[in-house]
Amino acid sequence: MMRQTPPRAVEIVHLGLGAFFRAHGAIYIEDAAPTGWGILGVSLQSPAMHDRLAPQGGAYTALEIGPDGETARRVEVVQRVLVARHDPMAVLTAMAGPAVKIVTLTVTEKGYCHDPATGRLNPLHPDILHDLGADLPLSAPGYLVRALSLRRAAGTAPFTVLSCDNLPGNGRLVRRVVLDLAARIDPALADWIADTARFPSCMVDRIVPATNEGDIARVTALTGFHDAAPVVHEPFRQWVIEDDFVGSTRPDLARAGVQMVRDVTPFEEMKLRMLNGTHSALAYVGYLAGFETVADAATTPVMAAYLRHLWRHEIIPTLTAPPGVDLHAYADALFARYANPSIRHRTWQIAMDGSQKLPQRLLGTIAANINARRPCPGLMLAVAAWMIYASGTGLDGAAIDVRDPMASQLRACATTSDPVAAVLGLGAVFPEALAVRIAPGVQAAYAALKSKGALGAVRGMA
Ligand code: CS2
Repeated sequence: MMRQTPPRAVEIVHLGLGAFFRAHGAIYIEDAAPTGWGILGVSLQSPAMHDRLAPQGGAYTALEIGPDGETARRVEVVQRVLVARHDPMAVLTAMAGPAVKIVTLTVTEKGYCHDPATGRLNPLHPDILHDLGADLPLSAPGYLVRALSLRRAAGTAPFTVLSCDNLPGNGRLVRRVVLDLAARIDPALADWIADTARFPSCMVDRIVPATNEGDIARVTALTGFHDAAPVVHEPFRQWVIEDDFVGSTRPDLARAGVQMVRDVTPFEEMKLRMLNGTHSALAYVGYLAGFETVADAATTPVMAAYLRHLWRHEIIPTLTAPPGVDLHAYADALFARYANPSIRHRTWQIAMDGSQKLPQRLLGTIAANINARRPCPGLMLAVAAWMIYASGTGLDGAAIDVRDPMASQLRACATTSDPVAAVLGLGAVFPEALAVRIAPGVQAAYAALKSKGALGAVRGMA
């Protein structure tokens, strides 16, 4: 498959060119701007996306799968793809170019090299240790800082940094790690970035399972073209962005349906707690119960009741509804999205990187419940299920392929005499005061999972 539209000028560099951005941000940007605002996509490490997309000139198919059928569309807003590991200088040169106005990121939670419990840069992270002393970086914060430094030296205005990862206050978080790193390299650079760059926070939403070989065959059958890098996604999409860009320079995103707001916090808390929180609960409890996909888990009555219970009694009471949103209707819509049987979103995929996801998805909600003296056994159960999942051995004794930057520490905790206490002692995930307060609830849920099995524990909880 080849490009059909004329090239666009590159004005956006995107770090972390995975399926999610290609099915979400890229499509919004293409819809917002008929010309210009082309995207240079960067994979930080793996050459896989480059090798698939470059021969297609950056073009790919987005396959929307709804309950009533599927529609394919070509997306051609990505102009070029680079692999940072292979050509760091080309990435920095592109990011430093005056035509580039925005750097967007989907580098996943762990890509910010922060401490999940505090949101601050982890100065002992191996990539950060490297980036402190090297002009050619490894980490996403390293690329942002070095590129901003080149722009400052050349007298070029900074770019806007737009994090599109599922982190609370993602703009503030990336700003903090960038300033922390810059201050360690050159305090004057940190001051310049703080004064002149912009880091709007945003809430992103679209369910996009990893593309598999079956999807590739399906797209070829539907379009008649072989596409080595299609994306598959649900019909729903939402993007809410704080309207705070350097020089107010950005595509007309509202034209594509993006909500431009002053404060994204209520949207982001709603989404992280109601969607991502229950996604993670379904992933851990569901995986232990033997469900392969979210749809399989969510449509099983006992799990459906668990989900409804979580939303109604343990999550919605902790939230302030964003303007014009009915949280119960939002929950109903989420349930319908999860139940879409054509979207095969694997529990294993969502279960990845739990140590980086738990704080914003489950722990903040638990803390809010504890402060309000509201019991939250369902969330405790999700945390305990994560602990068993992350031990690397399921309730049936089968090995689990755990992907998590803290996997070896988590596995080691499981071999101690009190695994729950050992995991709660991991300060990078659990602030100490919270660990003390949740210990009894998590211990009880852990014991229930071990003695009654995953579905038994869910039934016993309600
Ligand atoms: C999921 C998210 O993989 C995960 O952890 O919870 O990717 C989720 O599908 C998106 O945030 C939906 O917008």
